[in-house]
Amino acid sequence: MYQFNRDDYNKRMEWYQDARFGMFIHWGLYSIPARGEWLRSTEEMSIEDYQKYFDEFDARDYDPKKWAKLAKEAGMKYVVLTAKHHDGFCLFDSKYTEYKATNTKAGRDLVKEYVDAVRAEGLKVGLYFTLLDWYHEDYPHYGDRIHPMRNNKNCGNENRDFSRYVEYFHKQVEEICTNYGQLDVLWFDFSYDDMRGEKWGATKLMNMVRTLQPQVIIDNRLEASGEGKGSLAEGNPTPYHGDFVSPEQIIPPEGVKDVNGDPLVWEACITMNNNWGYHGTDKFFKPAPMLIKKLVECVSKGGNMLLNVGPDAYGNIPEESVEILSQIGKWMKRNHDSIYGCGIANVPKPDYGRVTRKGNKYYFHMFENTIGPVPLLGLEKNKVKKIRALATGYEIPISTSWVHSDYPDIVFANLGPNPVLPDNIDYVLEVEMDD
Ligand code: H79
Repeated sequence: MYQFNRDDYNKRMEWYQDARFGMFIHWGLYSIPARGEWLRSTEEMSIEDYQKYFDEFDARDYDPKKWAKLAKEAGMKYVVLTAKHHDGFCLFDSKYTEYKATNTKAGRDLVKEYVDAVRAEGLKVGLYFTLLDWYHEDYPHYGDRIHPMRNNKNCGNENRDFSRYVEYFHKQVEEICTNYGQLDVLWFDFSYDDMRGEKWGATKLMNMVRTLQPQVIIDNRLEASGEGKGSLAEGNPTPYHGDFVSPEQIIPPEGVKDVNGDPLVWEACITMNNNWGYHGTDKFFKPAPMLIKKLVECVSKGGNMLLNVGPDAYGNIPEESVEILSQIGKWMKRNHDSIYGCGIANVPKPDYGRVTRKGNKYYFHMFENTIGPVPLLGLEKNKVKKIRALATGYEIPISTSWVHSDYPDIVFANLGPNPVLPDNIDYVLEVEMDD
């Protein structure tokens, strides 16, 4: 009988909660048509029509070392790559299918090169593996809610044997957990309708993964989708509950808590534009300053942010993404102490920004300036040891101005006469408290 062990769990989750910031990479055949990773489904495209992308795929500029360097320079601590997305195409060399990079012009196992490159940069290695498969003939076609052939009566399910499919993908997960050394994150996607839990053979799968990769951190999507918290949150953990909640394209308004109100581990996965896979005309990129603030928001609510890039047909990360990552990296270089190892501060959220905390250090993130000195709500005045501007380390005095006389219990930091913040994205004050 499965028993949740809090100590084992906390130990396993330590690096991940310290890391706070990771890179998601969506890359596959869909990067060639460049209309998003769902195009087979959204356009109800047949396997035959999709075949041309398989025939074309050559990974011409594929250089995962470049990807890993970009992630590292942006201040990210882990990377998660789509080993297989819903189209069923494998970037890894699976011996259970022909539908894999090895059999394209690329002619090799792309996941192998990726894990080596990511490790070489000292980053943690993650792989994304979807539970869906629009290529496998035993996966429900006609009538499934999202399969590309959902409306095609000729694709009935009479001769499909779902148990064969389950066996197939379990074998592939076994390959992933066996052939690429120690994995740090395994990111399953996703459950829907009755396609969840034991339908996926989840207990068996989880037992296998935990046996092969005792340290790996697993998301909650064997039983949930992007909007579900899962059984750990409900206080009745299934054997396949996973390790973190995985809100998709949303930062939970109040963080993520279990039924008892205790904070849960979570990670918001967010696209940089409006698609996961490369999209030729989607130029709606979120500006770097916005993404920095969103990362801070995640951390202040006790979560991680997994920020996506979608390399193009050749394997190049789009210029826009490269530029955004480098701007984020510039901020992270000076301010990462307010991100890594930080979490919920348990002080009121200030009007001008957010607060993160690591032990006796509070980080007041200023997204906009105040009129005059900055109120640091929630701190006991006589316990403040030191206030610094995090980016440069220079000491910031506590204000003694007459204007605060009505607020004797509030600590005000005196930033000086300049009404403009030295960093107009997020200026961080580090407040060290007595223990
Ligand atoms: O891999 C990325 C997405 O492709 C995947 N999860 C992230 C990490 C994902 N699979 N399903 N979903 C997300 C939710 C499905 C949303 C949908 Fe739709 C809304 C499917 C159909 C309508 C989005 C919009 C996809 C097609 C149109």
